[in-house]
Amino acid sequence: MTNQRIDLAGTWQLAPAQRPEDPISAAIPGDTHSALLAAGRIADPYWGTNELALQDLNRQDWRLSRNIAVSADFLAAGRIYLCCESLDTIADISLNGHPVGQARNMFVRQRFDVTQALQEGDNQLEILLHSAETHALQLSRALPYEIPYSEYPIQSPHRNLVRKVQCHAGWDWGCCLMVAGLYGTVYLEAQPMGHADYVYTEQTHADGRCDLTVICEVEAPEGGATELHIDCGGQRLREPIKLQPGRSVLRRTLTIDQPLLWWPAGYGDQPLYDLEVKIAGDRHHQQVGLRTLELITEQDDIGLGFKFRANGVDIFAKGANWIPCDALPARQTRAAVADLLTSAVEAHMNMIRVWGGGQYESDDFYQLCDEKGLLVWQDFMFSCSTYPATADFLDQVKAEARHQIKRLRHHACLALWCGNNEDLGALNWFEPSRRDRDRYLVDYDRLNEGVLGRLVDELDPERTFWPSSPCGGRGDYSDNWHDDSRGDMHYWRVWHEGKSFADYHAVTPRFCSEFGYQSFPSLDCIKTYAPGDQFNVTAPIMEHHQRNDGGNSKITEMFTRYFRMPDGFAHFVYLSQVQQGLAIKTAVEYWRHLRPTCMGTLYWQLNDLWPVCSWSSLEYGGKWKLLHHMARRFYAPVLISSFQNDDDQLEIWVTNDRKEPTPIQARLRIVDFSGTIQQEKAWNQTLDAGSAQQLDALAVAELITDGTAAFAVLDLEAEGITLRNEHFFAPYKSCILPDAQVQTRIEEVDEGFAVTVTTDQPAFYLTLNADGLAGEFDDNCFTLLGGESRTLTFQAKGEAPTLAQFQDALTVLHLRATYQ
Ligand code: BMA
Repeated sequence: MTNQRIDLAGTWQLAPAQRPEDPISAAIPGDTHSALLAAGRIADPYWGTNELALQDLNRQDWRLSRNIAVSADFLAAGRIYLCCESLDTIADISLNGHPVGQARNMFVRQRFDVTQALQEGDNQLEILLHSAETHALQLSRALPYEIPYSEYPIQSPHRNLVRKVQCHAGWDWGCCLMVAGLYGTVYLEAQPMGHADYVYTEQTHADGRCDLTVICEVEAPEGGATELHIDCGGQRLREPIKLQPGRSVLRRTLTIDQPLLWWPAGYGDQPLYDLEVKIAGDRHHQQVGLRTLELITEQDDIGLGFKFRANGVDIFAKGANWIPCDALPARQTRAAVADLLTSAVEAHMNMIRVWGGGQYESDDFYQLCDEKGLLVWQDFMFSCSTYPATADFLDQVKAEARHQIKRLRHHACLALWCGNNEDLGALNWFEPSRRDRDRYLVDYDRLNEGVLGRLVDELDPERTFWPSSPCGGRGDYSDNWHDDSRGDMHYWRVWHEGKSFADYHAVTPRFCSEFGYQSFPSLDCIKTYAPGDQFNVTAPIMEHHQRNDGGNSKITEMFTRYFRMPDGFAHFVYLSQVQQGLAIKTAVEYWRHLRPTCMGTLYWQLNDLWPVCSWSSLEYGGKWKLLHHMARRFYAPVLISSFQNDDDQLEIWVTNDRKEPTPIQARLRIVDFSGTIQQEKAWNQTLDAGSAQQLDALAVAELITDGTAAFAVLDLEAEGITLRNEHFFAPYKSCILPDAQVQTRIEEVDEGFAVTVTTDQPAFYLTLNADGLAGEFDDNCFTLLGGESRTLTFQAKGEAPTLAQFQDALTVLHLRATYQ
């Protein structure tokens, strides 16, 4: 007697609630706006300013329905449940006209008993989706006092009162599309006895063994006799079980000898053990990575350290912040997620922060992170806001946290639970919460410690609950924003406060979980939302696709500090990406050299929600911005970097994140802008495992006489790593950069096209692009000296272009080529 399912994925009907007679087809899992777009009822929300015309839809109620054919056998197979992974959001569900359930929180899984309402033959399932915006407005009117939230240029109000993806309501990089729908799995299940509601594991490692405790929560309304089967890593358990009516929690321990350990990317492999559990006619399959993983927060002379430790090795966390990968949930496919996470690993990232204004991601996301060795910093979904502490709201959050903790805790990648994004700091953002911080802090803590902290302690004791990002740890309610002595910090002075890049050197973070700098997406991406007459930084559509007030001005103003003004829009776009890359490179290289005081950098942000000017390193659609190419170098396991200190010395550092000592060869050359080498110095040595070492500190006055006439090139060879870095002694704008002539030669190779680039004089931030073609070069945005050549490979994504198409598409840019 096994459970039987009827999958309800497929074509449903969608109609405005007040006009049910005029439905369109809707692909489920999916959302309202994607269905309307597919049916030709709305224009592309990402094109131009179309989003504005769609704001009325935020207040629309929808009717989502379908027929279900049910056989007598299915009906007789047991109790029947309608299971929805994620219902977005305020919903009344009925079957054949009988109400079967309600939903108000898209972050909980719904399971409605439909045994009574279901009939043999044809059934009509109907989900009435009420406008979340209207619902939030109604809730706001009932509040005894205001619950303020951050507001962005296009904003659906009171998003903080509804348990829905917060950035659906607009953000400072996001469009405002209050989609509704049904996501993840949707099915009817007939259960003869019950089902395994959750399966998760605990690990104890000692003496070359891992005791793996498998915990299975079984729901069997009437109880009954069954058999528990567990299979993992060659271990097998078969046991007769007598289930009591209701919920049973079964714990069984298997021992795995000599486990193959799971490591974060860059530290080792990611072996995963198949775990299969069968009980009460239900079957669960998971993959488990065996490892120890801790967050170490220890008081020290500075304050409170913050670092992750895997299998006893301190990990320098390198990564970025993740936001939902599309404003249209129907497009959040496994392929889209896999593409972005693959790019993260290719840039040597080992950690992704799932940011609290988005969503608990799909099972695919965490599975992919397990496979790729990407540690996950998991926020609970609260961001940049105060939240209610009413009994009703807290009850909703309890259900959500219970579900998400139990759903995700078996993943090897999951590194910590964090209460929210910036909500502690946000207490100081709003007039009411500043005026009465006590009241709002009590509310904050009821939700934060009272619900989330307590539930993590109870339901996932192997992991740390970190109250907020950023913060100074549990019990610390200070505004930790600008404190670099303890816990994690968000460092936004450069972007949001207009400081220069050198300001990243002003802090010594213990762990910097956010810092960012914006750029424009590629011209190819811009062409997907704007016609050619808008290719101008102050054109209306360029401003519409920029959601941070003054963002485009910031980019332009920063140009004036470092660069000569670029000619034309294409050069503007390129330079904005070089500038962004240099900002983040400045921060990461400096903070990596501070290890072990600093043990992590997660820049803001990895990906985009829609095509927009933002802080991302991967633009909408996954194409690499130049920052992402630079990240591949500044996040390399072994890094060579330099900076000028206050004594006007050039400090040269090498950082080794590897857990093994690493021999390196390093070379510094001082080169004038015509390409003549003026000085040279080399080092051969072995770096300690997990260390940062200064190679030298050289008086700048002895290296150069005129900072505008020469630069430094640093080259590094270290077991499988070849890296180049450069150092400028004066702002680029005042240097006499040579008018380098770059040549390219194209060859067809197995992987795609190999392009050999040569230059007669030094060329900086040299970038190849295949305009209009999807794919990536294996490196970009680098320095090439006169007489050097490099061969880069272009790998197409999707259909491969012909040689002629590739030749036509290939363009080359470098810094000097952006101005006359
Ligand atoms: C942060 C984030 C986001 C925001 C970003 C850029 O602090 O947490 O809320 O989008 O800054 O302003």
